[in-house]
Amino acid sequence: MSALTDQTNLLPFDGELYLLRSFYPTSAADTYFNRLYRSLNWRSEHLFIYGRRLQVPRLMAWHGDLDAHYRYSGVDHLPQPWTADLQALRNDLQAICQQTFNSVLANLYRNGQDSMGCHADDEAELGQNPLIASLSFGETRLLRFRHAVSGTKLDIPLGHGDLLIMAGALQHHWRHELPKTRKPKQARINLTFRRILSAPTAPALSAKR
Ligand SMILES: O=C(O)CCC(=O)C(=O)O
Ligand SMILES: [Mn+2]
Repeated sequence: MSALTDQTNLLPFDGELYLLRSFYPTSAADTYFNRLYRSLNWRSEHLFIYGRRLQVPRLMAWHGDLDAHYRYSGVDHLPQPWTADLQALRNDLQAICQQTFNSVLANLYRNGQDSMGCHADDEAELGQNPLIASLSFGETRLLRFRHAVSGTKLDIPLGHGDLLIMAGALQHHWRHELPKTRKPKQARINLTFRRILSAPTAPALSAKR
């Protein structure tokens, strides 16, 4: 990760977390937010938990190379093709992260009641110690990390144009969530660029509430 070597690791132990504030300056971030908001094919997803069908509290879009499938709730999801904007973002991130990405999960949090439950991105097809590049556009929201054993908590507000990079052993030891908030919140888009390693038949990304 040569381009990241100057960055400070925000985690006290058990993994790597780098935050590049305003990786995209406001004007570029505004443009990306508006175009992604309007042009991605945002979908409302469901999951089945103990036989109950629950609506995921956010909208989602999955884009990537043709063989970057992901599977959850028993359904194999085919990626939508790369758009010009997602390609451009991917190129920038590949340069700074010094690795390739073959897929991106886009999440749209419409307001403070949209959220993502506590999870780790530790699926086998992401590899042993995945590097995941996470871009935020729009409203600032809090991402909360919690260490599995010690309970150590780390809250990171993610703002317009910020880039967060999760790497090393982080996913083995820390879980993260985007909690709901009562504060009035406008829309936020988050894009997590990932590299899916395995064949389409593997059980890929599990559902995140
Ligand atoms: O919205 C965020 O910042 C977190 C997204 C996330 O954790 C994920 O897509 O796995
Ligand atoms: Mn995640």
